[in-house]
Amino acid sequence: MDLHHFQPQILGSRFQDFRNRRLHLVFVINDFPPGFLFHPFGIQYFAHLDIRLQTDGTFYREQLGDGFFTYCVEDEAGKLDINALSNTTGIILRNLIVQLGYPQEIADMVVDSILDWKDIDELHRLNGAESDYYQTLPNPCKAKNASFDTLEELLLVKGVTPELLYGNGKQKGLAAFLTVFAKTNKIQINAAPRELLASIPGMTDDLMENIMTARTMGQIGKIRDLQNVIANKCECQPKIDHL
Ligand SMILES: [Ca+2]
Repeated sequence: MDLHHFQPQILGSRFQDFRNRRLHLVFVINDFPPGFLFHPFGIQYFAHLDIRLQTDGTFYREQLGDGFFTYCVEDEAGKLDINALSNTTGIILRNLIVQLGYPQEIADMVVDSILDWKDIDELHRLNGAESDYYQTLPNPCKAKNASFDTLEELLLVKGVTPELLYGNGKQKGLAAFLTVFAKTNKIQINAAPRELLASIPGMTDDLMENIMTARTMGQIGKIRDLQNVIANKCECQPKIDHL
């Protein structure tokens, strides 16, 4: 099984703060070992594993008795923070939505509407929506005009469907790539999922593969590391920040 392309049936997930990072642990059902349901989920379990994990959503398989399960760790710093989203970084989100298979018109509507939902004014963008639109819905409401508290709030925003947010079992949804916890408009290059890297303007297939390869060898920690990656010289710092 190619775990990198495995489409999980999510069993459970939780957020866990670890060394000043907020991690998202996702467990999925496979050939599930009896009794594991009673195992406490959490970083404490992984602390017993003598492995170094990628925190970019890469799936791992773990044998447990006669069964096995798969899991991934997502570092929230590797995701796009919707509260820090701007007209500039909105391009990344537009590209991501298109990459997920949606038309450009949907991408434009969703990104403009997210920006309108959280900005303080009632002036909608070209493809966006403010309170005048939300007041016409069967369950009228107003644009929040403030930051998102959770990703689930996105379901209130014009154009955002449950399938777009959570995926459909075959395709990941936006929730795998967005966060409200990063508190920055920057994306941690060591933790960004492949799809998000691919959505950055100017990203090429070659550069992305160089980054992915470098990350398996160590952390990209300095500008010089990144220069090496761009030059396809994977001389990164040995990974020391592991679980
Ligand atoms: Ca607004």
